[in-house]
Amino acid sequence: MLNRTMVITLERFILDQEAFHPDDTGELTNLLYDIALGAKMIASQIRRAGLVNIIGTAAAVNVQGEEQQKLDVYANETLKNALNHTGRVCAIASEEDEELIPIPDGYPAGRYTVAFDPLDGSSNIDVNAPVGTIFAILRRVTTAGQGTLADVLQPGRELVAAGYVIYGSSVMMVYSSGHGVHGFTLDPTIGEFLLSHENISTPRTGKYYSVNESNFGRWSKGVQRAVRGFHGDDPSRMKGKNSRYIGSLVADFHRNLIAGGVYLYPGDAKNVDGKLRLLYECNPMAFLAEAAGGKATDGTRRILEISPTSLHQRTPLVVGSADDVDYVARVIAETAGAA
Ligand code: AHM
Ligand code: MG
Repeated sequence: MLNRTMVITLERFILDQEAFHPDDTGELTNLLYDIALGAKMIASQIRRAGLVNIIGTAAAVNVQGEEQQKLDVYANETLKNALNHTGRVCAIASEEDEELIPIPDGYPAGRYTVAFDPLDGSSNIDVNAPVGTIFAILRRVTTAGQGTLADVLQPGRELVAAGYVIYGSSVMMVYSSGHGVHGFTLDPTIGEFLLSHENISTPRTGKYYSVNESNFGRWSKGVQRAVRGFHGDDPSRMKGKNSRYIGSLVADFHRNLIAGGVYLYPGDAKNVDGKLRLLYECNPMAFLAEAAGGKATDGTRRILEISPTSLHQRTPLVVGSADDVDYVARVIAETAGAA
């Protein structure tokens, strides 16, 4: 049985990690804790999602007389409210907001920016499958006042911290501030995230590959060949893998991080840059993968080296176990060379 006097909470763990960030004076610690609070609120709302069908539709009025919001709207508002008045951030970027979100008038602007996808994979809500929140934290590059695009449009190698929360059979927060990747499981009885997975290291070669194969016919020859390699068609260089894809980046990534595997969302003839967004989907996952010993590329370039030019830009993504990500890049390069 769990010894409740010996558990390590997220707050305590992040505080201990401050030794790695001596110039941060606790702000990063508090910022991560702000995100954790937002995640707990989102988790409790998600747990009630199925009940919406019983108590009314998304547009219904709840017991407090407030209009029920769709969960992705709720998640977005919750995270913005958890972050925008604390004096720790100078600007926020969200998948749900076209423009950079400024700090409201009358509140101080801080040293960090946060970019997030408040509820990734939200189409999974209707079928009771896992969804997640993904976040990326950067230190501002301007010196004072409201943050600007320049503060947010930095390559992922500049990230100070990044992570995700998975709302699955249990709720977990996984984050890195560059010194290991650590997982915390929400204990709903005490409302705290408790350290459950310290120093996650991802296997060098994975068991799984995760990709939406219905797009196969639109992929480049190189991507097609690499995925055939995962089927077992290139046995001298690649052992065949199992396929696992639920269509929720956080869930697919999380499985592969722990068990070993590679997640791909390649560009295709219709969407040359694929589907996923660089700033708040690909960069944080790339940062975590690398911190756990894995890799992330767009098929050619390291994701964390890409210099962003717009808030919602997309990039192809290949992320996960290092040998598997390298294999995809090698096959793409060989195929391009042979063309
Ligand atoms: P979203 O941000 O609109 O939820 O889209 C991102 C999601 C990822 O979680 C998932 O991996 C991908 O879209 C699935 O896309 P597809 O249905 O094309 O396979
Ligand atoms: Mg998303």
